Amino acid sequence: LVLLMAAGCGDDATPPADSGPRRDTGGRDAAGMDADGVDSGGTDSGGVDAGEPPACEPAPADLALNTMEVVSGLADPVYVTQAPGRNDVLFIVEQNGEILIARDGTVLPEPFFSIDVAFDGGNDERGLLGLAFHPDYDANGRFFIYYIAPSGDNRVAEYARSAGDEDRANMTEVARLYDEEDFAGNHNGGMIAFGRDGYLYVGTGDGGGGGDPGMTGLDLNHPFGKMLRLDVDGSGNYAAPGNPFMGMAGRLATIWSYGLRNPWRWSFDRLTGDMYIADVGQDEWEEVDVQPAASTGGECYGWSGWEGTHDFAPARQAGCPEHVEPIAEYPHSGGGELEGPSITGGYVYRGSAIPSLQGTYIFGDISGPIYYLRWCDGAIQGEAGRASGVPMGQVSSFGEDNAGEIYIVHRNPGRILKIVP
Ligand SMILES: [Ca+2]
Repeated sequence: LVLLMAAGCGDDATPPADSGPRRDTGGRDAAGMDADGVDSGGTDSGGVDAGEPPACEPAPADLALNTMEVVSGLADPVYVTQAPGRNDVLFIVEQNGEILIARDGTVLPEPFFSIDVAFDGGNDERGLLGLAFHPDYDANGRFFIYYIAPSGDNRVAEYARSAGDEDRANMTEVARLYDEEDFAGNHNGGMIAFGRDGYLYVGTGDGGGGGDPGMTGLDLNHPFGKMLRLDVDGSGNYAAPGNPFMGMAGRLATIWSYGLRNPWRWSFDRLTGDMYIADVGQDEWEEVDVQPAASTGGECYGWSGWEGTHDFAPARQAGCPEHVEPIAEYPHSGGGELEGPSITGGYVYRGSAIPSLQGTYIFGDISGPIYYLRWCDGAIQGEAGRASGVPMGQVSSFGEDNAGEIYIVHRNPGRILKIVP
């Protein structure tokens, strides 16, 4: 079974003594609530009120999921989402550089957007990797992409919806927020998302190769192996106010947290604001990191001093004096229910169609399985497990629509599955 690193959690089947339903109304620090129960999480851009989180309940011992194929015939899809104000369609990111729109299961003949990227198919980790709509997209039409340019550079850039056609975008770059030369084709991160603080978070990989050859993960003067936090509404260098290393010599003002290897997919719990980072491991351990919504940044998640909770390069650990250990990790093999070569982060379910799934973090592995766990009150509740009932495929990503329902993206076969009651 997966090793659970939370305090009070063993790897047996007994939930921690302090788990189970909770009805207390205060002190929910992990949920961004202060002691008075007042939302302290700043502007809520997620479209859902950050009200009282539901009671903590242990994850079920078994979880059967039903899925419905909602789009098929895709090439190399790596993300799906909805845009604010567009409940009618899905936006699908194709790794080859196109953003497609699907309406009622049918992909529109013309892409919403396209860009030239470096991408050779197969297991190439480059291409168009991420998409985030501005929280006020419905009004301002602004959106952002993360892509690997033909030159190999890793970029985040802003584009805009066409003024005359909501199903098309202008292909002219509005702004370039991030542009970093790369030294290898792999480990490019690629996920971007707005927090409810209104800032754009950008997950970068360690640059690639193997074993963090550039030692970027713990280098606070390098943007690779980081979670960056950008202010897209201000002026200047995009470093968001309050970033933990701002103004410090030899440290980048754009860094929010560090010690990541390849945070390919991560998300915010739209109810609590907690951030779930699935960080792809080296040869042995895949990990899930959780940053509570109340965080002020600066967390070190360990890479490349550690791989998961395990020593990787002990000589480098001095660069991570306060290692924030993963809440869960699983091995590449021999792990039982949870194992696989490359974790794919998903979402905490906050939809309404499947009440029993509330608060459950759904994630998976590129090799096909769908996993689940519940993190609440600072601990894993019950045990992580493998869901049954989901067709196999290469799990490249997950997605969440405006109603909080969750989708599974299969890169092969190229399709989108929706988790349904
Ligand atoms: Ca790279």
